[in-house]
Amino acid sequence: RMELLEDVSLKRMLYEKPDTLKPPRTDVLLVTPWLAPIVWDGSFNIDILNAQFHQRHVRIGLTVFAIKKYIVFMKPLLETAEKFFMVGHKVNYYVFTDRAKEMPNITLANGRQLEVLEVPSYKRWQDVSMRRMEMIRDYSQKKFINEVDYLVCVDADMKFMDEVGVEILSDVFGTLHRAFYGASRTQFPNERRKASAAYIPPDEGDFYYSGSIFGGTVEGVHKLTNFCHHEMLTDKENNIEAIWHDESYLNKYFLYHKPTKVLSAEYHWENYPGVGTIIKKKRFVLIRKNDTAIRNK
Ligand code: 2GW
Ligand code: MN
Repeated sequence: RMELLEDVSLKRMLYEKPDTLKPPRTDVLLVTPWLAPIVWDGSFNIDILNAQFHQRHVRIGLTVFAIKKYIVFMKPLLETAEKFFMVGHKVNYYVFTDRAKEMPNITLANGRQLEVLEVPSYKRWQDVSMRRMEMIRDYSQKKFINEVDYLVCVDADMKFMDEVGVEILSDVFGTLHRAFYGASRTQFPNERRKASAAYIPPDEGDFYYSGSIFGGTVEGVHKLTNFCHHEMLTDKENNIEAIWHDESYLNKYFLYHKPTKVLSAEYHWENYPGVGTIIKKKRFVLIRKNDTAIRNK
C-alpha cells in the first residue's frame, strides 16, 4: 500500500521507558519460541499501537455467524463491540445469517458499518459451525479483500466486557483457550485418531487454541480457512469428523503454520466473578449456554 512510501514517523509521545531489566509481567509467557508476542494485559502500550495503526488507516472486519436461533446473540455482541472493539478505528461488521429479517437495529458510531450477508443454514450444528470456514474463505476472496485489511472471526455466543483493540492484529493470530492455557500437551483435546486430517500426536502442540476468536490479514485468514475447509472435506470423504470440529482443524493449522501473535485467555474468557491474578481484564467472554435455552448441544 502507498502509505509505506509516505513519512510514517510518530509524533512526540510521553510514556514510561521500557525497562530491559524489568519485564512488565513475570507470571506469564510473553513471547512464543518462534518470537510471536503473546498478548497479555500490561505487555503493550495501546497509545503507541493506536498511533501506528491510525497512520496506516487500517480497516478491520469482524465476522460472525448467527444461524437459526443464534440471531439473539447479535444484540449483546454488537452493542458491546460498539463500546469495546477497535474504538476509534474503521470497522465493518459482517453478520452471516439465514434470518436477516430478525437482525436487530444497532446504533453504530462514525466510521463503522454493518452488513448482513444471507447464507444457507445446515441441519447439523456441527456443519453450521464447520462451514463457517468455507464461507469466510469465499467471502475473503470475493469481498473482504476489497473492503478491509484485517479480519477478526468470532463465535456468536460472546460479548465484549473490556477493550479489544489493534494490539491483537498481525498476519495471523490465534487465542489461548480459557480451559487449557496452563495444560500439558497430553491434556489438550486435540484430535487423536490418526485417520483424521486433524490428527496431532500427543508429543506435539504448542498451545490449545480456541475456535471462538482468530484472525489476521484477509490473506492470512484466507489461507487458514482454506486449509481448514479442505481438511474437513478430506475427513468427510473418509467418514470421519474431528472431535472438536472446526476447532480441531484450526489447531492442526496453527501447529504447522505458527501464528504471528497469540492472544491470551483474556480474549476468550468466561464471566467468572471477579478478576484473577493472571487474568487482569475480561475482554471477550462467552455467554453461558445455560443462560439461554437457545443451545442444546
Ligand atoms: C451450535 C451448537 C448447538 C446448537 C446450535 C449451534 C449453532 C452455532 C447455531 O444454531 N447457530 C449458529 O450460528 N452457530 C454458530 O456456530 C455460531 O456462530 C456459534 O458461535 C458457532 C459455534 O457454535 P457454539 O458457539 O455454540 O459452540 P462452542 O461455544 O462450544 O464453540 C467451540 O467449539 C465449536 C466447535 O464445536 C467451534 O470450534 C467454536 O469456534 C468453539 O468456540
Ligand atoms: Mn461459542
